[in-house]
Amino acid sequence: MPGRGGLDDDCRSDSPIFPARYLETTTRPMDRILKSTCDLIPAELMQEMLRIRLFEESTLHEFSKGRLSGTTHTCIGQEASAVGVVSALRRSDVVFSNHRGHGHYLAHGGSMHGLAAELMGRRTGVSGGRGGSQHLHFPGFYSNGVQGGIVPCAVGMALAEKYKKSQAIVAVFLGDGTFGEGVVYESFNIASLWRIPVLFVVENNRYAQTTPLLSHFSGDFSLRFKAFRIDVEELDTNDVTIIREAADSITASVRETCEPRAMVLHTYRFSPHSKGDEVRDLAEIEHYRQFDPIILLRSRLSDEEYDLALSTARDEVSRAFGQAELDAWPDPADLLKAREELLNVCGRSFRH
Ligand SMILES: Cc1ncc(C[n+]2csc(CCOP(=O)(O)OP(=O)(O)O)c2C)c(N)n1
Ligand SMILES: [Mg+2]
Repeated sequence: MPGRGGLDDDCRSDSPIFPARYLETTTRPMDRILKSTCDLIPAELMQEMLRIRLFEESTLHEFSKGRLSGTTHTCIGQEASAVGVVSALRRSDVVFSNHRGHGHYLAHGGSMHGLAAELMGRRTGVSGGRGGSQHLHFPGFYSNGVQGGIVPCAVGMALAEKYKKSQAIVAVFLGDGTFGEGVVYESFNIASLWRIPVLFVVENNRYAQTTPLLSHFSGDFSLRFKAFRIDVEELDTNDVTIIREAADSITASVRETCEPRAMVLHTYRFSPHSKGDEVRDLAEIEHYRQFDPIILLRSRLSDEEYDLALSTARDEVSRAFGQAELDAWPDPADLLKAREELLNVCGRSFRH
């Protein structure tokens, strides 16, 4: 992997978080963090972020104890983008997520117990224990670990919603490291050309696995969207209220105009890429901790409100994993049945 995993010198700037060459396109610099006038209820947003944070911390813990199957990618530090955007959607809207999807799933109303059971490979998992962390599905939510693979699916789904005149829109989350996939640009093109009601949400956590942004990405996120005449808003903040405020107006615009829009959210992940593969400079991780979305929102809650949100989230997470561990394993016969169903849907050619 090129680069050493830390901030390069030419990446440092007066902006506390944002690489210098992006400053011109930053519409809301980090100094707006504590100046939001958003009148949303901070306790509710905090509750959602804490559910995700504590769930992800438990996920890493359970993994280290060998109690989870497959792999997993956590989104600790990125809770504001999941909650800020998804809380602006309607339950009837559709969310497409990627390999780092637990936060999007929980924010869109996915069952926490279903997710814990899925990670533990149990029959009660949201995908029957067969999908694992990266393949989550319930009505209105889909995730897949193939980078970029979900983007055309999301555009197609949004086109279907447009034909149905359902008023539903589709939000699809993609990482900075996914901009090397050509199918992403094919999707932008068709979404713009056919006026498809899809919201592209870029979570730039500055790394693709272990490769820093400046080693894998040239140019500018916003200009990539503008090249396809897709309006884009770029936010350099972990303040969930600012993200939510922007998402409110952008999702309303997608719904009203039936046209694609994009949000580019600059954020940072505190947890390793996957389970323990940390290669970043520890000083860099510490630097970004001052922009922890939970700390940023904490001062807007009373102690009582924060304590209640914390204990409620703690209880839910411990119940979710506790119950999942007691749940039954899938029956192998069900696996074969699912395979047959898939073959029936895909046709015989799929058998080979
Ligand atoms: C097509 C494809 N190539 C490679 C991988 C392996 N892989 C998993 S995550 C990842 C990096 C993704 O980076 P980014 O899109 O920035 O998302 P992040 O992990 O930062 O959330 C890679 C290369 C993959 N899942 N799919
Ligand atoms: Mg990334």
